[in-house]
Amino acid sequence: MSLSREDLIDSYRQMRTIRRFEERLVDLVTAGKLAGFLHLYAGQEAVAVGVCQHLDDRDIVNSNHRGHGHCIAKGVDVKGMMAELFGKSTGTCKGKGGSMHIADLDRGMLGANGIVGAGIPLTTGAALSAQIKRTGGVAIAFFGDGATNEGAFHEALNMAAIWDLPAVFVCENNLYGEATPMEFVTPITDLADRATSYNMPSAIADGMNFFDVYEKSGEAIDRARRGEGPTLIECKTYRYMGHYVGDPLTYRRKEESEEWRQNRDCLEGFETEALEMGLVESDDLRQIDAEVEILLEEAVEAAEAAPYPNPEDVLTDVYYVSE
Ligand SMILES: Cc1ncc(C[n+]2csc(CCOP(=O)(O)OP(=O)(O)O)c2C)c(N)n1
Ligand SMILES: [Mg+2]
Repeated sequence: MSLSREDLIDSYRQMRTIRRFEERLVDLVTAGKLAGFLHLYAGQEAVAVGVCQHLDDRDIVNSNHRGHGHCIAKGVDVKGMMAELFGKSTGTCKGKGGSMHIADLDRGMLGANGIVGAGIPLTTGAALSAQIKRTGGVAIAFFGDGATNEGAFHEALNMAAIWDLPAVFVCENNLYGEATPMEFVTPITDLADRATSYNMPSAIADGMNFFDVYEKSGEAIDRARRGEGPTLIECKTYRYMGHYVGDPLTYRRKEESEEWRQNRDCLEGFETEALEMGLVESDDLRQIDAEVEILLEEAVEAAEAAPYPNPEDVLTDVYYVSE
C-alpha cells in the first residue's frame, strides 16, 4: 500500500468533512432551519473515502439513500450540496433533487437514489458503457446490507460477471435495514459469500478502517481496470445515528452504538495509524479540522442566503410527460 503524505491529508480531510457535514445537518434540523428526510452517513466514512481515493473523473459512482458521504468522497462540491439540501437554486441540482437525489455527472456521481437497490443495476450499465467505449473507467455501487436481499442486486451482479464488466460492488453492512437487524432477514453472516453464485471474487473489509478498505478496494478497482471483471466487497461498518434524522432508535441498545464509537471510530483509528506512519503530524490534522469548520460555516451561510428556484423553472431539468 503506497500512500503519500498528500493522500493521507486528503483522505483525512474528506472523512472529517463528511462527519462534520452530517453533524451540522442534525444541528440545522434541530434548530428548525432545515426540513426534509435525511439519512446520515456518520460512522461509515472510511468506506466512501477508502474506495473513492482510487477514483478519478472517468469513474462512475452510484449511491443510495444514504448518499452524502459518497458524494463528498467523489468530489461533489460541499457548498453546492448544502444549498441542495436547503432547496436553493445554487444547489448541485438547482434545489430540485434534495438529499436522496444529489447527482453531479461532471464528477462521475450518477446519483444518490431513494429506491433501495436501484443504484446497483445502474452501476452494471455504467460499467458496460465504460467497457464498450473503452474509457478505462470503472463503475462503483455503494449499497447497504438490506439491498442485497433485492432481486436487482442479484441480476446486476450476474450480468456484470458474465460480461467481465469493470464494476466494483461495495456493500456497506451496517447491521440494520431501517429498524430490522440483518440476521432477521438474511440467512448468512458474510454477505461477501453471495459473490460465489456469480463466480465473482469477493473480499471482506473492516469498514471502520480506512486503510483496510483502501487496500481491498484498490485491488478490486485495479482488477476491473485491467478488464478482469467485477468484485463484491463487503465492508463491515456501523451507522452512528438513526436510520433517518428523527429515528427514535428503539431497536438497538445504546451500549452497542457507544461501543462502536468508542472503540472503532474510523477518524480516531485513522489518526493513530497515520501518525505511526510518520508522514503527518497531529498539528496537520487539527489544521484540517479548523479548515473543515470554516468550509461548513461558509456553506451554511451561503445556502441560507441563496434564492429559491423560480416557480417558472419548475419543469426545467426534470423529466415530465406533457399532455
Ligand atoms: C425498493 C425499496 N424498498 C423499501 C424502501 C424503504 N427503505 C428505505 S431505506 C431502507 C433500508 C435499507 O437498508 P440498507 O440497504 O441496509 O441501507 P442502510 O439504510 O442500512 O444504509 C428501506 C427498507 C425503499 N426506499 N425502496
Ligand atoms: Mg444497512
